[in-house]
Amino acid sequence: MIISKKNKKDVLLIYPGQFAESDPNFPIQLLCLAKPLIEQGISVDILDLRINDYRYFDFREYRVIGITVMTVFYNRAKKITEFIRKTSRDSIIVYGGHHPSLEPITTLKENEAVNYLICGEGEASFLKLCQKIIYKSDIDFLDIEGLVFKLGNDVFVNKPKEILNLDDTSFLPYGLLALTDYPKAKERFEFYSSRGCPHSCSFCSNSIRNIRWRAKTPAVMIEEIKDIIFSFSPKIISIFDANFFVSKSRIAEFCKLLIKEKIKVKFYAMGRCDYFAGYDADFMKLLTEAGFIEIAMGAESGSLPMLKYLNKNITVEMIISSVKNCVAYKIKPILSFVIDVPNETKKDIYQTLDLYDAIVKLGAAVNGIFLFIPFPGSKITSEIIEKFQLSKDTYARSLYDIKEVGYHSRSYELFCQTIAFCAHLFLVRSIRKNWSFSRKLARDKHWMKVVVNDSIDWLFYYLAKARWRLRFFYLGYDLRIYWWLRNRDFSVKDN
Ligand code: B12
Ligand code: SF4
Repeated sequence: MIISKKNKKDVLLIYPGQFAESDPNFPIQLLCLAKPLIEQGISVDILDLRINDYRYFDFREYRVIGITVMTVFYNRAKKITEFIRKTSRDSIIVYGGHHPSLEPITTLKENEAVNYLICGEGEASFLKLCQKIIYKSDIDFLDIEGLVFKLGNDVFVNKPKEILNLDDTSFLPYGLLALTDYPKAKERFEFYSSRGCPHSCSFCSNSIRNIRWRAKTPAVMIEEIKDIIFSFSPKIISIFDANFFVSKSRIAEFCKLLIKEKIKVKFYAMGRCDYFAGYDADFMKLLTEAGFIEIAMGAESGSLPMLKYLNKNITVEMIISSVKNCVAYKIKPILSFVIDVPNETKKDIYQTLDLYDAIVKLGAAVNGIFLFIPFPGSKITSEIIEKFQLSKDTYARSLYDIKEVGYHSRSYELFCQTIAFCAHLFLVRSIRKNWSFSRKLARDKHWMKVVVNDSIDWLFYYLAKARWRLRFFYLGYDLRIYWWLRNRDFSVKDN
């Protein structure tokens, strides 16, 4: 098929996640980018590669293709970009998101096929760039904030500009997504209310990029939430802010408005252990009354030296107190941990596992023990790069596809991977056991697969329990067998 420039659609936005990933979350950043474009009459499609296989998509139809790039997806994004360039020579490809914002010059230089890159918040800059490309507006490239572009052998980086009034980013165009692709949304609908964070945890993109904290006003949040309830009637609204609780007074006002307006939906949000260790009874009661039922917090480690190394500014005692405080007010605390951190020893890891057991006994849930990813630009990453050769593959490490990180021995990494795998199985089991058969069917697509997956999960869950009890994380063959069995139909796993 020959597509003339005249017939091309305007913009395609891509989320380059792993194809066939279970239960995807909304690509909120793409909805944020799409909103001002649509308002200015530019048509937008979203292609979520967790749901669609890019190899069967016709990219030639689009003038501008924007790709959001997290560090973990960098290698995938590169591969997909090369594919797009081969099939669609004259589409303009633009990168944005955390990774390009952390490493703009290298990212643009490493990717011949990428025309432009946008650092920082993309709404205004991407709109200006699209208007320049599509309508040939006379704005100068130098006047597009955050734009990174090549001119001959030079790369220019314009200073990014952050959005001052986040209320302007409310009411996202959810209609761009087929809600059937996101089965979780009926139960849990994703929403965001603030950006940035004032803390400086050394591993976090927010602190590396020094993203200033800004938030929507409670009154606007309430209107947006009413709209979501009216259109989608979810049971829970997941507030996906990096740190929702930065301003206690804003949260108190929001809760009071929810109660006043008799809004009955439940809430999940992310906060910090030190906050929840210190909140008084009145505030906790207010949260419960307003509908908060789950609070996610990064506990990160059970070892104080590691907490200090990660600049978390919390102690093990605070982690325990935060759990107790939430449980006392019937709010489920959901904690996460990170291992395979530079300078960590097995003693630190065992302390993390002991803390894991202790908080679970107190009533907390754990949503994962993650493998540390050294993001570019952080102090930790600079330190390890000085001592070790870090490959870009390090960024792409994931539970089922471990890449050598270079700062720990291979056997130590496998040991960590097996621990993360056990925690993953505990999580999968806790989620799936509450699912109805039809919910599982929506995820697995065929009843036979539901039965097979349930059996695999059951078997490996008990193996993981035995490993955990014995603290035996060597010889991780079960992990490989599990991924092979569970993902054997992911024929395009590394597509
Ligand atoms: C919600 C959230 C999630 C959700 C949903 C993710 C999603 N839809 O992308 C879930 C829980 C699934 C998730 C998972 C993970 N996440 Co997460 N997550 C977040 C969180 C808290 C908020 C993201 C968000 O919605 N922000 C709001 C939007 C509007 O902001 P934004 O993403 O920055 O997008 C703006 C700009 O970056 C830019 N932009 C973005 N994309 C593009 C593309 C173009 C073309 C342009 C022009 C501009 C542009 O414009 C946007 C609007 O202003 C952030 C923390 C944070 N502060 O961002 C971490 C964060 C994005 N996650 C992170 C990580 C590491 C992960 C995981 C890998 C964790 C893990 N170990 O498993 C997974 C992998 C994701 C997956 N498998 O898909 C890192 C990414 C760091 C990095 N350097 O890449 C962050 C920054 C947290 C951190 N620790 O530093 N995450
Ligand atoms: S509190 Fe959370 S969002 Fe803030 S810097 Fe630390 S890890 Fe990042």
